[in-house]
Amino acid sequence: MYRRCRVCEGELREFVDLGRQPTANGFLRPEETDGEYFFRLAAGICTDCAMAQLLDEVPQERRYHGGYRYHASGSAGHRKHFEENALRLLETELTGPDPFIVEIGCNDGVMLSTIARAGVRHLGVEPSTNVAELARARGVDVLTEFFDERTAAGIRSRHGAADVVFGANTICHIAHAASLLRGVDALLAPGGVFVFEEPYLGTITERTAFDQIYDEHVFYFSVTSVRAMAERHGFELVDAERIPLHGGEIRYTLARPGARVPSHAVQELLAEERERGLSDPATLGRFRDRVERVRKDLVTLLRDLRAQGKRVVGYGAPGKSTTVTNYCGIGPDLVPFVCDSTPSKQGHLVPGSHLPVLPPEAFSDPYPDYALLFAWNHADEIMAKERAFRQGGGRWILYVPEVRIV
Ligand code: JHZ
Ligand code: SAH
Ligand code: ZN
Repeated sequence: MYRRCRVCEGELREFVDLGRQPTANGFLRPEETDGEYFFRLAAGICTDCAMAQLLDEVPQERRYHGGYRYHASGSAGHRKHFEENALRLLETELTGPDPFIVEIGCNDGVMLSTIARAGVRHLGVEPSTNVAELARARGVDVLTEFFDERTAAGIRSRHGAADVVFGANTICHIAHAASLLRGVDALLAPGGVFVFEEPYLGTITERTAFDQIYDEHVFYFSVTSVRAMAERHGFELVDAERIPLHGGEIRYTLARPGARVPSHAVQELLAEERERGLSDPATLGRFRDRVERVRKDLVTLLRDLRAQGKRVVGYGAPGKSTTVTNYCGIGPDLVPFVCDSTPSKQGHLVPGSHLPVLPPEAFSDPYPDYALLFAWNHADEIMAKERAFRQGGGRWILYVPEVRIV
């Protein structure tokens, strides 16, 4: 167990314990449940630099490998978001004579495929070989390695300096923060930028989105903690922008000190975090109380519906569904199955809670009375697609920010 901050060695104070949990993307076949891996899912905050982080850690090779289940291109919303991201980088940063961009955690190429189509020099660094293959099939150049100081030095000597290092929903997964930042430092051109967008501690606590806490999310960034981490490694935080992905994230831009004029947004968000006491024990204590409340309300609702003979199925098997079902003790007795559009999750069980994952067609065959929306961050896309369910009298159950039926 970590008692010291991975960034600054300060003391960690625990603020939430979600119990014994498996790995969020460790979907398994019904015959593979013996000897399933579990660890204690608990998060703490550094009393010095305010970086929130997991206390126990799952080795990275157990999280990312040739059977990694998450495919970033799985939703129309994400495809659009990352295409826009790529176009924006092409317009604003990749404008020199022979620009070069490196993406850490490119997954199935959801972002870099647009860069590749534009004919711009790029490299994805992606240790999960199955999703890396999907990226290659889209014309993306990929190095199947974990990004760290050593990998970065190799890229620099083979390809030269990068104008942009990009990461999305990946930088908070990397426990070796110092090695990562030394690697970015070695790789980045003098005027280059390190841009990354990640789940925001402010959203998680404000919306009681505790299901964002799982093994892969080692860090829970805030503007305060990212700025401290950047400065420690010789970078300046020059921009921070709220984005709607995954229910509310922040896109951070780091540059070398003095290379860019910092935006007002950085100071504004820092002031906002101070005013709301984002890192204070009292704020985090209230978050923990609300998490417990959601568990109580959700389990009570599901038991009541079962007693009334209603059928409830789950919609979406995101990593988040592992946290919520294991924390709340929701098994197939309360939710007989979940449906998910990812082929590699179908025919498998949600880790730990063992809810069977079926293809989306199972949802309407026949429609249940209630659908528990685990993929709540895709609510608009899913509810539009499944309009007939609601029109036929079906109801959605949401549990973020509180338990309710819509
Ligand atoms: P979604 C992922 O989290 C994984 P997850 C990862 N660990 C991470 O860090 C983040 O992203 C932030 C399905 N679905 O995007 C597809 C449908 O079935 O919320 C996905 O399995 N029908 C890297 O796993 C799941 O829902 C649909 O119509 O929490 C959504 O997963 C749609 C739109 C989605 O990510
Ligand atoms: N960028 C995509 C995918 C995020 S999933 C999106 O935003 O949706 C996180 C990805 O990071 C996984 O594909 C995982 O294999 C990869 N990853 C984890 N640790 C890494 C590391 N040290 N270096 C590079 N990629 C890593
Ligand atoms: Zn610290």
